[in-house]
Amino acid sequence: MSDNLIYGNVSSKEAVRLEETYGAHNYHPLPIVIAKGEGAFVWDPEGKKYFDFLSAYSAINQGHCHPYIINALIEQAKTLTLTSRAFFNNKLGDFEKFITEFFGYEMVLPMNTGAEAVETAMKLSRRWGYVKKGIPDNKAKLVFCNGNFHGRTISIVSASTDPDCRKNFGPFTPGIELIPYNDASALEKYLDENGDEVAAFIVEPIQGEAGVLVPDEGYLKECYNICKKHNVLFVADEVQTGIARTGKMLASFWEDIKPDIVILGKAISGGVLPVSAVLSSKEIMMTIKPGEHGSTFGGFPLACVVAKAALEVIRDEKLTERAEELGKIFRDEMKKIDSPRIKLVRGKGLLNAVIIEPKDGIEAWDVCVKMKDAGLIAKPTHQHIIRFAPPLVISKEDLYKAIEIIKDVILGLDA
Ligand code: IF1
Repeated sequence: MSDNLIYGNVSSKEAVRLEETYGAHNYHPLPIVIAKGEGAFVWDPEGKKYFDFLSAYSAINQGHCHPYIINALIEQAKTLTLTSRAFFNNKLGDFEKFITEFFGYEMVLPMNTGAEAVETAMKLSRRWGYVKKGIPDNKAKLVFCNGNFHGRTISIVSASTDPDCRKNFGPFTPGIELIPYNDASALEKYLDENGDEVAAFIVEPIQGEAGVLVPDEGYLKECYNICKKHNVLFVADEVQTGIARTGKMLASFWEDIKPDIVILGKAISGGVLPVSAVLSSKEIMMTIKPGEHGSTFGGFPLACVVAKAALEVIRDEKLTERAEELGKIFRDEMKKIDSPRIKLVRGKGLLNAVIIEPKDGIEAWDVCVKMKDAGLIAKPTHQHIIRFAPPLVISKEDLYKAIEIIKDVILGLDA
């Protein structure tokens, strides 16, 4: 961190000091300050350039500050930003038509953050459970998987198995059940015994926080079929896996399933605004009536315009195909690195993880700090897993350059 400022008027050192002094300490960031982003790259205030291999946890699939999305943002910001849902606005319906056709669903309920969309799916599932399935009053159960990450509200952390997410935040929301992930027979057994009271099974097609845990092929499809057998909604949290990240528009499409409810967030706006959405059928969505759910900003005109532009970028730049092609290259090249440090490479599309062997006090965190020094930022999860998820717009040439950086750092650990 040198002191010559290139971007903005706050140095890296000062930016860190300010956050540590005035901001809640609910994060432990890598020691890098980002002042500018463009495509697959970010720059710190002193002008050093980095490959972004986190993409804001897959919210920046379209790349930083994509000009098409930013233009849409600016034009709409000059015209109309927020109306609340007390009135109609001239952008919401157009967006709703666009997104439902885009993903092949009948109806959408727009919200803002991923957590809000998960909450929405939980409420919608419970409502459907009472109104359509006939679950007795206050008996509805929602089934989640161990190791999940769906957000940080009280009800969502009620389903978490991560002590950091839960400690001293109780009491928790009842009616939440947990089963092992990647174990369809566990779901079958649970539903055989309790299916009558279960409204929904809520699952990540790939578990992100657990370390990009890709379930066995066929797992999701099997779970989907088990849900159908028991008249239980299959709900896919595609907040992180959706929007082309894994090489399909939705990760659920890898197994040819159409979830009853899909939860989207993050890249739905290209990381420009907090926009989230819940997609479902008319039958399910219409169980929520006026006044029963919503939010001030949900479906605001600015968000609608930005999200439509962001999805158009995914389609027009064929980012789904890119994610698939570049992801294969990335995993192949990682597997070629001849280092005892690399224990496993896994992922789908451009959502990948490298599992490293912690040794001599060097853990995933330290490797990420070294990569940062070498010009590439990625985020560790647990002591031994590094997530690699660049923007899907990264060029093949740049991907190979980034792979060289990762290779050099990993080989350098034991040099
Ligand atoms: C943080 C992880 C990623 C998500 C899924 C809902 C949400 C998320 C599948 C909630 C959010 C984030 C949030 C971020 C860390 C992060 C994360 F490491 F914790 F697991 F991406 F991998 N469903 N994921 O992954 O969306 O309310 O945040 O918009 O800082 O907590 P949100």
